[in-house]
Amino acid sequence: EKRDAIIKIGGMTCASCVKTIETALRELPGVLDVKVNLATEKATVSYDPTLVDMEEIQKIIEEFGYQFLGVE
Ligand code: 9UX
Repeated sequence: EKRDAIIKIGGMTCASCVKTIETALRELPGVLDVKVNLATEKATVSYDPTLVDMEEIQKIIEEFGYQFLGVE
């Protein structure tokens, strides 16, 4: 099963922030792909909802010091 979510993220100010979030989320089992756009402050996350849920994705984003501003 595969689902795509667009997540609004706050607190990213440089390209390293983008890499940090992409790398962290890709390490989560069940996350299939992550693409973070700094300009729009959005992450497109492809994930298997039978393996990982949005709460876990939110937790990772917040653990790294960014704000989870919701799913579009
Ligand atoms: Mo860039 Mo982001 O120096 O938390 S890594 S601001």
